[in-house]
This record gives sequence, C-alpha cells and structure tokens, in this order.
Amino acid sequence: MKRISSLFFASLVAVASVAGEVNYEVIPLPCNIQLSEKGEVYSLSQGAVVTYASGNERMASVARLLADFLKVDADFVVVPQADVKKGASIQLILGLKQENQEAYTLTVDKRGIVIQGVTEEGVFRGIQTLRKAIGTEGGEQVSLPYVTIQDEPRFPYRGVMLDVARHYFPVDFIKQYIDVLALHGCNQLHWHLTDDQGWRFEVKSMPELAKKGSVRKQTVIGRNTGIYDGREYGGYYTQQECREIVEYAARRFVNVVPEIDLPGHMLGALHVYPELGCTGGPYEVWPIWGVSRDVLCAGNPKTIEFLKGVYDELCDVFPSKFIHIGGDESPRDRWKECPKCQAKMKELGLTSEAELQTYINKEMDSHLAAKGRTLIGWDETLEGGLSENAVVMSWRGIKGGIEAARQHHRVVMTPTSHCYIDYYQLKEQRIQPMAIGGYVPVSKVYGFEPTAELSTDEARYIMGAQVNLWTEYVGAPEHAMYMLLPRLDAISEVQWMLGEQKNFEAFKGRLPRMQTLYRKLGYKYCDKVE
Ligand code: TNX
Repeated sequence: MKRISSLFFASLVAVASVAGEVNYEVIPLPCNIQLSEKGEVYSLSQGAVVTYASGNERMASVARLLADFLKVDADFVVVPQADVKKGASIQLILGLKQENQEAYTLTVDKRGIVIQGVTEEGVFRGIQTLRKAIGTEGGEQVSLPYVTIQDEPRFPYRGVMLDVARHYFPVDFIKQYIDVLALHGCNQLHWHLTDDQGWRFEVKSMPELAKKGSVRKQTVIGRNTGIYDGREYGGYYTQQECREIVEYAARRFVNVVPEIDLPGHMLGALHVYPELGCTGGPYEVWPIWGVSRDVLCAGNPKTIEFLKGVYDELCDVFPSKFIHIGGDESPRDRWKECPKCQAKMKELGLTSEAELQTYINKEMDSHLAAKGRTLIGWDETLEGGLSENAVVMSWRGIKGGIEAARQHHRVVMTPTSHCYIDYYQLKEQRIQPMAIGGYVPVSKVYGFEPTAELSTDEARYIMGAQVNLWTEYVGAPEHAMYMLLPRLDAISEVQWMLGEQKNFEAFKGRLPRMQTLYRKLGYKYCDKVE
C-alpha cells in the first residue's frame, strides 16, 4: 500500500476513542494468556499507528481490516513499516516459527502491541483476538494490560454451513455471515446452493437453470400443513456475485466450499430439465419440505454430462480445494423402476441401486480430481466406497465419520445431535421463532468432542467440525443470526480449543462481552443460554 492510500484510510476512519475494560479471555479462548504480574498497561490512544511488513499486500489488507474492525471506537492510521520513523502502536509482522500455519502471538508491553504470525492468516486470527479483547466501550483511550498470548487452532477445518436453497439470503447478508465466522476464528463457509426448493447458482451455459429453477410458485405454511402462502418465491446468485463473495471471504481468510447437492434434492434442476429424471416429469420446484422421491436418473448419460457442465462452472467460480457434492437423502425407488437405470446397472455389472449412486459419485470424484479438487460428500456417499482422497461429512451421528476415518478418509464431524442449529436452542419452544424441531442448546454444542470414541490413529483423520444452518423455517437474515448466535460461540471453542481446556461455566462468563459486541454490530442473538 502506498502512502497515499494510508492517508485515504486515515480520513475514512471515524474519529472516536477506545476505552473500557480490556479482557483477553475472548471467544474462542486463546491457548495461552500470560498477563504481566506487575499489572502494567499500555495506553492505546487516538491516532495510533498500525504498521505491517512493507510491500506485503495481504498484510496491508489485514492491517486495513484491523483498523476497520476497531473503527467503531478508534482512529487508526495504517502505514507500511518502512514509512514509520518512530515506533508504531500496533505492529503486524510475520516470521513466527511454528508448524501450525495459523499460529500467532500477541504481545503487549511498553513498545506497544505486536501481533506476529507464521502467515498472514495467523496475523488475521490475532487481530480478531485483539479486537474482541478491546471490546466496545467508548472513552478517551484504552489501557491494555501487558500480556503474551500464544495461540493456534486445534482443527484446520472450522466450518459453518448455510442453506440458501430453502430460503434465499441477500449478498450483503452472506458477507455479514462471513464477518461473523471470521470473528469466531472459523475458516470455512459451506454454502448449500441448490435443493428441491430452489436452484440458486447461475450456470452460464444453462441460463434457464437458475432463472427458472430458482423460482417456486408458493411455499407451504408451517410444517407441511397443506396450506400455502400463494406467493412466488425466488432469487439466485450470479457468478459475478459469487466471485465477489469468494473474494470478500478470502480477504477474511474464510474459504467458501460450494455444494451442489446430487443426485437427490434436485427438483430445482428437474423442473427445468425434466428429461434428467426417471419419469420425465413434469416436476415443480418444491413448495414443501422433506425428501423427494424424484431424483436425477442415473441411467441417462445426459445426467453425467449435465453434472459435469455444472461442476465445471462451479469450479471456475469457486477456487476452493474442497467441492461438496451433497449425496444425502436420495431415495432409490425411481431407479428400481426405471429401465434406463436398470440397464445401466446391467452394463456396469452392479447388483444394487446403492452402487448406482456410487457410480455417479465416482464419476464426479474423478472429474473433480482432474481439476485438482477434492470431493466432499455427506456420509451417505461412503456407502458404496469413495476414492481415498475424498472427505466425508458425518451428519447422521458420528458413526459415518468413524467408519470414514477407519477407511482413512478425512472427516468433518457435524452430527445432528450437537451441530444442527436449525433445531430449537431453548427448551421452551413458544418463546423462540418456529424451528424444524429437536433441541440443540448451546451447552450441547459446547459439549461436542469431535474425536470422542476414536482411537488416536483414527482421530488423525478428523479435519474439524461444523454447525449447519438449514433454512426450511428460517426466512430472514435476523432470524438466521438468532439461530447462529451464540451457538457459533460454542462451536468455535470446539473447533479451536483442546477438549480438556474447555469449560462451559467459564465460557458462559465470557459470553456477555461477545453479546455487547453483537449489539454494537447489530447482530441479533438468542440471549438465553441453556
Ligand atoms: C437433513 S443434513 C438434510 C437437509 C435438511 C435437514 C433438516 C442433510 C445432509 N440433509 O436436507 O434440511 O436435515 O434438519
């Protein structure tokens, strides 16, 4: 960044001040916090200078974000290191030697605040800690107790899923969702883009797909009551918007894992291309919730051609190493009666319809592998065998995950029992907005141990954990935030901290400061914790 842009930045940042209680015990709790015994403090005041390694654009971006995060209360000047004659208040530097690429240290002493990372990513994790430690109170200046923090995440995959198929969420909200993830040290947004109730990813070579496949004529009221709202519902993301989101997320060190769910949950596509279904349709974009028996025809060669075309564009737009093919809840009734599917089984020498699904998975697997990508699938994909490289997302309990780890697949744990944040979070249902059912309180999420019941060898295959926000009953951004917070706080400690360091009572003590920040940032959250 040139000096001119730092001046620009200085004028952009609101003039205010930082003060109030600084507390390094944020969420997720850093691994090691050593406060100075003498109780000295460093005063950070208005006009503080943030420096970063000169000539490093990624660090410049991190520095600008730090100033941005703190701008609610502070006025910072961001400049490259080389331009600073006197000492800076906050220095962002690289050069930390640790195995974990996201490790960082944060030190505060008489020289000021130094955040050092192995990579820019680590520095970014460190600035989130600083930001949360400073908090939100107004005042003239902030006194930071001298401290040495050493920190690194436990798992490399720290995910949150958002279903935008059942309900569409605007681009600005997706960005806000990414902000919230980054605030909690999460690094993967799993984006569920298509389902029976809507296809929301633009495919340029098949323009009708999103145009028509994203629109359902109406939506059922409540839990499949048979009564409909009579209102057309739609919305999709253009590739341009997707790229913008990917770029926004990357600057916050969040990777976007796109999911096109196959071969089930496909009514959005079948509505547009009925010839891809076993019965030939017609099919409608589903106005109800549940699992449809109509899925892609596995015996039609056009199906694989269609899927490859879709995934080619998906991979073009999303640089993510991991690409999610769904694979869940795909009934095989139609395949049993479909001459094309039966012929395909004969041709391939398959003895069950389950193997037919495996055939599709394998086609996708090699197609993605040829592009240097790695397939992720819901645990059903494990049933017929996956290539060694593939990753399994275990949602029907942890059994699938354990089995996958035994087969040496990498695993993301996201069982309904602990990670389904579309379920109720309070016992008393009537004081919450309607949810799909179930009961997954904050304490349950917090108590999740992703490697429980696994041998040390199997545990090595657990890449991380994820919470899932399915949106059959979540139609608005504020509602989504309410479902997310504070269960995201809980999962963030599961993802970040060692199991033996977690403590639910202490966690609850750390929550109020996070909630103050949420109020300041305008995030809705559930204020009761069970
Ligand atoms: C199961 S989890 C689904 C979703 C639903 C969700 C509701 C998974 C792979 N499939 O299609 O939205 O349950 O909780």
